[in-house]
Amino acid sequence: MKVSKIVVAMMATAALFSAQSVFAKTVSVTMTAMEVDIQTNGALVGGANTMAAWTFDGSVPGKPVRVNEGDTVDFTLINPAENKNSHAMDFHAAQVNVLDEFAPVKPGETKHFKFEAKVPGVFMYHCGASPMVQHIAKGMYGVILVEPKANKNYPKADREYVLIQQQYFPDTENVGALLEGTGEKGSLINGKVLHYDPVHDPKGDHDVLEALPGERVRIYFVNANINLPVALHPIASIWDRVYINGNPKNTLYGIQTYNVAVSEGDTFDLVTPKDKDVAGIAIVDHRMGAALRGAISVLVSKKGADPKKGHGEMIILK
Ligand SMILES: [Cu+2]
Repeated sequence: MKVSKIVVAMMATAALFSAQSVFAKTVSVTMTAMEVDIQTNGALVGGANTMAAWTFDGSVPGKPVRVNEGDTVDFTLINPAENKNSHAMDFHAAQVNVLDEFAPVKPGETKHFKFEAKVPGVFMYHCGASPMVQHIAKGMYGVILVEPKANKNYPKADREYVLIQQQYFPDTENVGALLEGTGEKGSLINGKVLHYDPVHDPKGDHDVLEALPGERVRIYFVNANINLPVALHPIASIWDRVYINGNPKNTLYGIQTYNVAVSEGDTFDLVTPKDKDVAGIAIVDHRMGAALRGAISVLVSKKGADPKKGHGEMIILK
């Protein structure tokens, strides 16, 4: 290698490191384990409309955590004394010691740890306290988005939405049945049966995802099921790109259905039809037992779409 090339390479490396040091930051995240009742719409599939949930911060799923590749997450888990159970945090984006950082926290105690989010993508987080199957089935999960560095294979999205799917078990006290997978009544999307589907439950109060015609809509999807993969398919569309694990280094193009393993998170792009004033697209788990009992999310592409949806806090619709 000529000297000039070496110098250029060194400068490029130095620029890379300085860019990282300038932009990498520490992000503080605090969550409180809360054992509360939440709304599920479960009566639609033979369960109850409320669930005695265990949660991060009182919602199912927990709030999305969003950081950039290279950032340090400074995390605190509070388990208030009034809770009856130990809880824990397992961030799939972390490379730490399962016996230390992810260890259970007793009621009345607090756990603090840090990790660097070195790998970009869509990662599940969940409670890892025993029995883990019950803590997940009762709602202790969410997503941590680790934003990839600039990548030519990763065009800017016009809208972004988080969808997290979970098997719905009305009876979460029977841990054996959770492990066997018996007693499943349907699916929860972001904590509710048919959360974004006014078509199959016209009398319900269901919001829908929205976009303008011709927009690139990016779905961050996590399979928080206990036992079953998800066959994610956009009815009346095709995934323009699927980024396996949410990492643009792993990009697939022109996919009808992509199988998402239990605990996997992936990023899915679709482009709404530019030539239609109105277009409905239904994002489903094509396993029919899951779709028709909860895992259908309607995306409406139309002129005059709500400009707030798919941005900021509204990447996850309540
Ligand atoms: Cu827990």
